Amino acid sequence: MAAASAPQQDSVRKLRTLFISDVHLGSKAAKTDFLLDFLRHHEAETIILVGDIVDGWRLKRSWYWPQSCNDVVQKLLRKARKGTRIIYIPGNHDEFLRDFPGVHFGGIEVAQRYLHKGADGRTYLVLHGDEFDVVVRNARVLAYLGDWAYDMAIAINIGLAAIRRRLDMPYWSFSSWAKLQVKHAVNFIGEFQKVVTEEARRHDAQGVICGHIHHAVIEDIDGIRYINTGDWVESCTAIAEHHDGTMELITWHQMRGDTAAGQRAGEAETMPVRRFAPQAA
Ligand SMILES: [Mn+2]
Repeated sequence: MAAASAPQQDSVRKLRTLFISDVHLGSKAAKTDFLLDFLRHHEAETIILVGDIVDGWRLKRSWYWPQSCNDVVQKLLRKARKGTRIIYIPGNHDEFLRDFPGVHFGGIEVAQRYLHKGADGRTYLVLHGDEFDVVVRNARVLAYLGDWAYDMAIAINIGLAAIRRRLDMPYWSFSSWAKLQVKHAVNFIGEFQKVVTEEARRHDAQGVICGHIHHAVIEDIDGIRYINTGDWVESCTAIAEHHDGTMELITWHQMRGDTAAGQRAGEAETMPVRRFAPQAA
């Protein structure tokens, strides 16, 4: 296992790949200052944005776009100009980008899904994960009905989201829904993890990297490495792939309880919390 030493306040860590999701720019909950601080302290050859970076649903209801949101976008574009490859996989909250697969804007590539070749020799299927919402909610019924119902459920999920969007209805949110179902939330998270690892297996991948449920973790499920990037509205987490193939779950948060608005992000004390070294695949 790699050494778990905390980086110096102003040091920049150089990574192979960085995975970030669920920033929800445009929502007041987005921790943009922490993310900016994080991006200042981390460089990567490739950055993969795993969906819900911009909260289009929220913006449609009421426009909220402070300078810090621009700063995050500018920071990413600047990294792209300096040679970082940036891939943007849209989620359900930024699904307007799903109409532009293969399009580059400002050096950022849009893709529905992505197969990441890990330095650990694994192939990782990278996707946001919302296409499995219906499957997760109706897991028991679908398991009974079989494959056709499973495929149908995913199609219905995509269709319903499009209809809701046309009707200006907010997207059904897994995380807020799961929070309401506290008693069952753990089951649903487990069900989600099972469904996406199965999807990875269908693609002959040995791992899956996703977001959507705001629950960061690195674990092995039935021989598939399941990695969730978490979010930047509460937990401030990202996944870093080091050059030796180590996957690290970073929690980037302020040590002081002081989260007063307007505080300079540079003043935040930060630290990585958990590490995960790859076992032999
Ligand atoms: Mn999502």
